Amino acid sequence: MPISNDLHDSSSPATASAACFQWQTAPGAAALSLLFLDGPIPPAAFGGALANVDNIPRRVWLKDDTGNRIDEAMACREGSGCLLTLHGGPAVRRAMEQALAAAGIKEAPAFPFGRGVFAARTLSLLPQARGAGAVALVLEAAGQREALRRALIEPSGIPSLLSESSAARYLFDPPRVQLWGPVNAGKSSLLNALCGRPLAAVGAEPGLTRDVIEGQCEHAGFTIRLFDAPGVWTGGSELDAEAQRLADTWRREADLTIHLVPPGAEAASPDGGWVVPSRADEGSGAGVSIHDPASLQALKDRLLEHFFGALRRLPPERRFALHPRLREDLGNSPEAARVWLD
Ligand SMILES: Nc1nc2c(ncn2[C@@H]2O[C@H](COP(=O)(O)OP(=O)(O)OP(=O)(O)O)[C@@H](O)[C@H]2O)c(=O)[nH]1
Ligand SMILES: [Mg+2]
Repeated sequence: MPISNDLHDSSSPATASAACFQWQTAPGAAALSLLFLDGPIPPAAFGGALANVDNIPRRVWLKDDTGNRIDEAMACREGSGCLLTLHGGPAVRRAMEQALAAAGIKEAPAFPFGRGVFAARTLSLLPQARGAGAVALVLEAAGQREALRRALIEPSGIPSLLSESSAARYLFDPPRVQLWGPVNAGKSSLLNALCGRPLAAVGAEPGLTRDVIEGQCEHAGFTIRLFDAPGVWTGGSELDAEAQRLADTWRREADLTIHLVPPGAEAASPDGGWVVPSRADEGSGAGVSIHDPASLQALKDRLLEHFFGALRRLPPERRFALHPRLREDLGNSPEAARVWLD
């Protein structure tokens, strides 16, 4: 990953002998806090967690000088220092400040991390990033000013830049997947199994689910939103039919519909989406079963590949988590986007 040379101001007060720190986010009950450490960090500080930090963001467990865990953070090298993404909130902040004092790391007078507009705006997306994988990609993107400059100099590169980065919107607004199918297809059971929590009631009684129920599936650091729905059937009451109609409006807003087909049912002929045999342990074995962890894992992998695969396969210097404003600017006029690089 290219390191932007403007991420770190050369007039920073760090010297070869002293590290210093500065919070990049205001105190408060935010979801995430950003802390920039500049200069050589004592190797033993934070239980040695920052001794081998490099350009690719990774998870570290920060400990205080008595070995107590402070927080699980993302750490990434930036210029002459290190950027930490911590959980927000006053308790973590206070514990960090005590550990910094114990390590002899003083607060720096203001030095602007991300002086470049691009880095600053890209990093402003961090609090919206959903999942550790999303945080890592935003941190990487903030350091890619030079790669962006190269793409902008070559105007024919902009369309591919935009298409490559389009999936990045799912880092902030996770993709929506609608589970669909006949009553008793196993939609609610699958929602619970994929999310790892009993969100929806399940049972052999047909038409048990009467509403759209949302869950979140976290997989490999990425978030996917899943929606359960009332089953498709003709034997229900007017209330069931009304619930179905409502669910259908949700389905049309989903990014993907998974049509579950239980053993013995007619295969759906969906207008797009995936057809997946369900309750596979009762059928031919092909498809997904809540009793077969490997089949659940395979479905999650397939979803991850569908929504994030292209983005994750790009070389690091092209994995732009572009700020929505920058995407808009690039779409309108490459010239307008250049102000991001000044
Ligand atoms: N053997 C087996 N049984 C399953 C599986 N998934 C669901 N079931 C059972 O199938 C029945 C129906 O499951 P639900 O998850 O409630 O089905 P649904 O599609 O949500 O049904 P409705 O809400 O009525 O539309 C329950 O008795 C579940 O225990 C599976 O993978 N294998
Ligand atoms: Mg159900």
